[in-house]
Amino acid sequence: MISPGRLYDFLKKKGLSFFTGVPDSLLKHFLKYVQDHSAPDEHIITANEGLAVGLASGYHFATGKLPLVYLQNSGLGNIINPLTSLADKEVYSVPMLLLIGWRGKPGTKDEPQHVKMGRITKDLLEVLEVPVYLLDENEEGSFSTINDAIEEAVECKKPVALLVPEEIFEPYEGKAVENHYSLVREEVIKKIITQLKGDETVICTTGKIGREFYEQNELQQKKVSNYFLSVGAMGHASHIALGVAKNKTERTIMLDGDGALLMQMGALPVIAQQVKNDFIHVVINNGSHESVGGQPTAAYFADCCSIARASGYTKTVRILNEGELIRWLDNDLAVPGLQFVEIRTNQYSRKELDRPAGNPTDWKNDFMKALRKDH
Ligand SMILES: Cc1ncc(C[n+]2csc(CCOP(=O)(O)OP(=O)(O)O)c2C)c(N)n1
Repeated sequence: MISPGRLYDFLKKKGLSFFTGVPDSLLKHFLKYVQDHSAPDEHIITANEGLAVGLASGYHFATGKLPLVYLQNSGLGNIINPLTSLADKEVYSVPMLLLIGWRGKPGTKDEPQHVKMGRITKDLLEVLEVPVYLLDENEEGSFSTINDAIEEAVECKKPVALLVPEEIFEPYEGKAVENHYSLVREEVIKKIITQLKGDETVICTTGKIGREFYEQNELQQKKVSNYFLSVGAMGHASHIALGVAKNKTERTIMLDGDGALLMQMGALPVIAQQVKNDFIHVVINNGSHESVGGQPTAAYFADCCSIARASGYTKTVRILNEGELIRWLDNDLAVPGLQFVEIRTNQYSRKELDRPAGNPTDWKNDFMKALRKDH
């Protein structure tokens, strides 16, 4: 197994002291170590993976040094443009190490949203003409592989990828994240479901929000029958909600995460411009990418309601505690029109969470049937 601490020290010795990216569960032990041991300027979690390639390029321009960009392979889609039109050898030729969590690696069992990307990850990088190196649990061998990758990135002045399969890191628990908020995400979701009439359409973002919604809705005898869980496509669920809302008359409730909101923040003005019926955009802001290990986002730092207001959301509400949550549920949830609601929670989640049986195509078919019953 690879020790996160020894890997970090090894990279530092090789001159790598700038880390940026969007977290991934396969990398979580290493990323927590980086978070705990780097100075604030040495580690920056970006809103999406493409921005990390931009940031790494700027870092390289200013320092001449080699940066490391980390991501889950789901984020490859977000880096293709900056890889090909910024960092590529035929454009600005920027050396960088890409540390990529390989979800859905052929031969391993993974969730449906990871299977296709897992299968094509190596080919995709090859098409992008990014050299690929594979790490494994053999620490010494992996360090020598990383050494080769660094040499190639520096000598050829180009991005080079290190693929990381599951379970190659020794566990590193890290420092507990500071918790300023008493609300627990799953309890918030439970209370929202309790207050709904049941005829609303609920769209859930990627990660545990959807799984918690699913469990809590089951516990309330499937109160909401029109719901869609977006298992992949992080950041895009709010526009799935917009597409649905534009084509039906019932209320739409979008349950979003702060990481997903930041990843596609440009969605907000378009939603505000386009929505004509009842649309409640709830962002459960736990200040972190909780589903993949709890690494912090910039969302506790930002004033999400001001951003939403400036984007054109007519009503915005910020909820910081139980009393404010109850007041909003009792008085404002039913208010017609467009609302943006930021609910600040801590980072707690249960380890075991259920998923619906079957596959995403069945879920989509059920969702489409449920939506049509309304018409
Ligand atoms: C493009 C992309 N990058 C990264 C991931 C991995 N990923 C899945 S859920 C998640 C965290 C989502 O954070 P947030 O929206 O704040 O929700 P939370 O997990 O905190 O409930 C990440 C980074 C992904 N699925 N897709």
